[in-house]
Amino acid sequence: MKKLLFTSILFALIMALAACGGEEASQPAEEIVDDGVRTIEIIGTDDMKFVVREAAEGLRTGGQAGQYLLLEAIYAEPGEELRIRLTTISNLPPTAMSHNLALVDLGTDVDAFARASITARDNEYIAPDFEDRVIVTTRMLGNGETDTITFTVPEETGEYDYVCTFPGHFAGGMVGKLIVQ
Ligand SMILES: [Cu+2]
Repeated sequence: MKKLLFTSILFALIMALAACGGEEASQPAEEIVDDGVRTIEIIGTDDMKFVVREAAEGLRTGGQAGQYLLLEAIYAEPGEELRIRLTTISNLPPTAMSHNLALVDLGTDVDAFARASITARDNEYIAPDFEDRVIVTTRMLGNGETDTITFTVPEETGEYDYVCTFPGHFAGGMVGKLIVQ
């Protein structure tokens, strides 16, 4: 009887462990899902630049920015699914240094958009007047924070601007182009 009890407890333990493992396997972290969607990892730096760790097909990179490469443009096909994962790496508090990446429609006056957004702190620095021009945007991210956006590239070919709308960052050069061709 004692042996049977022991066996039962052991069995229950094994089942519990198996259940734990199963749960982990069925709920992988977002980072490791490979669903075939092209994913571009972008970092926002204290130099107010969008940078990437390495050159890649479909990206136009500029010079060296510290240990990173300046990201100048992203090439995409009309209607392509695209994922952008923006991470802020900073030595400053979020109130002094945060980044977003807001992609705007063709023909948008990005200078006016960025200037109007300076006073829109309560709206994650996206000027309400320009919200209908924004195709997609990440959240405003402080040091260590990451936001991922997945969207369908517009069908209309052309050069779409993306910009960080944190005050001063557009003027500091925190811009790039999504080139749809
Ligand atoms: Cu920024």
